[in-house]
This record gives sequence, C-alpha cells and structure tokens, in this order.
Amino acid sequence: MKMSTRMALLDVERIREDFPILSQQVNGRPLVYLDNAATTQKPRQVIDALVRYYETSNANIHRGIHTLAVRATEQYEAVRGKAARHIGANNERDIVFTRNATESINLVARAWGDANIGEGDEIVLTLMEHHSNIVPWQLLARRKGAVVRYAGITPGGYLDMDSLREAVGPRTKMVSVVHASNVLGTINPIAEVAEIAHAVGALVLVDGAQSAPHLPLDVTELDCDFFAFSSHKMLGPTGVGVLWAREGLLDTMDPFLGGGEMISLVRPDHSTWADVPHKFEAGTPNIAGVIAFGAALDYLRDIGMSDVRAHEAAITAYAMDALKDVPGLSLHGPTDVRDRGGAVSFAIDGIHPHDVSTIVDGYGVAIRAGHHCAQLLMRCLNVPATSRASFYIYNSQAEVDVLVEALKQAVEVFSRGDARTAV
Ligand code: C6P
Repeated sequence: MKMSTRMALLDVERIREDFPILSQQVNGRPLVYLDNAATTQKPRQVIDALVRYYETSNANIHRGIHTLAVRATEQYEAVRGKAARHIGANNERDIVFTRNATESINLVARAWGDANIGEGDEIVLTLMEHHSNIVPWQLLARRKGAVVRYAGITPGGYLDMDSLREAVGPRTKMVSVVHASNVLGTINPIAEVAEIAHAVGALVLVDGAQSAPHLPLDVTELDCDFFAFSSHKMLGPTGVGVLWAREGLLDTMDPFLGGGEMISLVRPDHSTWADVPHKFEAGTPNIAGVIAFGAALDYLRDIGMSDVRAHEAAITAYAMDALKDVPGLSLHGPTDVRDRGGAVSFAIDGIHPHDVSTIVDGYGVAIRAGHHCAQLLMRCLNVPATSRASFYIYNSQAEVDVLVEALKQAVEVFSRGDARTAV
C-alpha cells in the first residue's frame, strides 16, 4: 500500500456506519462505491427524514391551514435557508427548488434567456461542460437566433482563460461555466471568469453540480449571478435541485412553468404571479425530497465542508499516485490536487473503458465508464469515453487499493487475451 503525504481527515469508519448500503457485498466482494460524481449514497439520517416525513407530516404545502399542512410547509421552507447557507448566500428568498441542476439551468435559459437574449447575441460556454449546460443554451440560441461560443481547454485540462477572453465580446449576454468538471476534476476560477463576463455586461451562471457537494462555497466571493446544483450528488434524495440567483434577479424574470402555487390572481384572460421564489415552483414540489435534502445539508454542515474538501483532496492525491502502478494507465485532467476535485478519469492502453468498468465490477468496485454527458470534452481529449472513479466522504485509501488491484487484474486479463474469463 502506498503512503499518502497527507492522511485523510475524516473518521471514515464512523461515517460508513451511517450508510446502510455500503455494508453490502457485490459480486461476492465488499462494495467499493466510487461513482459519487453520478450520485452519492444516502446516510440513515436522510433516509429517516424521508420516512419520518411520510409517517408524521405528509400533507400538501402552502395550501391547507390544518396542522399537518402547516407542519409540512414549515419543514419544507426551513430547507431554503439551509441551502442558502450551504453556498454562502444571504437570502433564502433567492433559492428556488427545482428537480435537479439540469432543470435549474433550463429555468434560467427559459425565464431569463427568453427575455434577455436576442438575435445575434452570444452565449459563452466551455468545452468541458456537461450536456446540461450546453443543450438548454443551444435550444435558447435556436429560439432566438443567438450564437453559442466555446472557450477551449489547455492540454493540462484547465480552462483556457485566453480562449475565454477571446470568446467573450460586446454581444455576450451570458457566460455559463461548470465549477468543477465531472470528467477532468478541474476546478475553474469562477471569480476570474465573472470579472471577464461582467466587464462586458454579461451574466454568469455556475453549474455547481460537482462543486456544491465537495467544496466550501461562497457565491459572493465567486461573484456569479446564478448557481445551480443537485441534492442527489450531496447525500440527498433524487428529484431535488436548487437554483440560486443574485438578489433581485428572480424578480425581473417571468415564470418558467405555469400552474398552481405560482400565481397571485388568476383571471380569464391573464394571471399575476406569486412572489419569488414561489413564482418558480409551480405545482406540488418534491416535499419529502426537499425535507430530506435538509437532513443531507445538516449532515454535511456537521462534518464541515472544509474537512470534506480536505478528505477528498487527500484521497484524490493518494489515488492519483496509486493509479500510476497500473500498467498502461494515463490520467486525464490537472495533476495538482489543489486545482481539482475528486473525479478522476483515466484511460488504460488497449482496454475499452466499458470493459474496465465491467471487470472491476466483478471485484465489487463501482466506477463509471462512458462519455459522462460531456461529448464535446471527449472530442477534445480525442477519446470516445473514459473510465472514472469519483470519491466522497465515506471512501478510504484501502478502497483505492482495491480499485488499483482490480485494475491490475483487468490489465493482466487483457494482456493474456482471456477477457471473457475475467474474475
Ligand atoms: N453528472 C455524472 O455522472 P443532474 O442530472 O441534473 O442532477 O446533474 C447534471 C449535471 C450537471 N453538471 C455536471 C457538471 C454534472 O456532473 C451533472 C451530472 C453525472 O457525471 C450524471 S451524467
């Protein structure tokens, strides 16, 4: 076993006791769950919050005045402040609950974009974006006759800031950038991006799907205008996302979806809207999911996001070092762990990432293989797909060792040419 220069800070054994799913065997081996960038596992506190809600408080919110309805409404609304605090925002009024980060970005592309983007205007993205931060802007550009431009990536896997400066111009209205890449791990310098965008009067949306779970955050320091993230990547349930907007911005925007709860008055020929943020939460939301997301936010707050970050940096550094022992393996993305999160993508000479993933699954190791919804980035890397291990608070160095041993087995199997008899 390799020694890391810095030991992980968190008491992983203690944390793992909170995650029932992690104690199971997969394919006859202890589960090693390293697909956290896709979705994280849920602690008992979150699962209990879901069950408790349905057992004690289930009612529709903002409608009834009976006891359960008031209780459910209070529990749901209390999470807005927790979500705001998680990203360093001052005002829970600027927090909108959506279904996921994807819907948060679509909300902005529709509700802000339709009113503020015109023919010939420009939207600047980067080549390391997830499809969630590409397609909504392409759809907007098609509706409006606008142009989507892309900033490139350096050979080392960083955002090419010169190329960003070139892409941003007088017609730029929106710069929408991923905070932490789900493939390369790269953490982008958002405040610097914002300075470039704001200098031409453009707004900045940050796709925080891979940063909100892993980094201490302060949207004021980032100086962004919108910040989008998902509950399920940070210990919470699926079906809950968050959009934060700079103070006052939501008031200037029309609704995204129409229906119950987002109105003030409905007349035969027109309607008026509820105040923000409810103007953007049409219909019955994922009440149980939002309340359980509150338990996830409490869990992360109790650990402390600085310790979450330090733990992941230690595991990532350890993994990047240990993976060098696998013959023919090359890493994608920044090598300096200070510039990256815990998503580690790699290639192994002569073995397709899908085969890598299948073989390590036989050892109980869950990693992801594919284009990771980042096809533009795959083209930059000149690969059809990558293998990706991604870490979270319950992962240990011993689990990295299991991954490395499983990968060595995969290489051996393929070098013998008997892949079908693997494991
Ligand atoms: N990436 C991955 O395995 P949703 O699906 O809306 O919760 O998250 C979308 C999304 C947006 N931006 C980034 C940077 C992301 O990584 C993701 C989700 C998963 O990498 C599923 S493709």
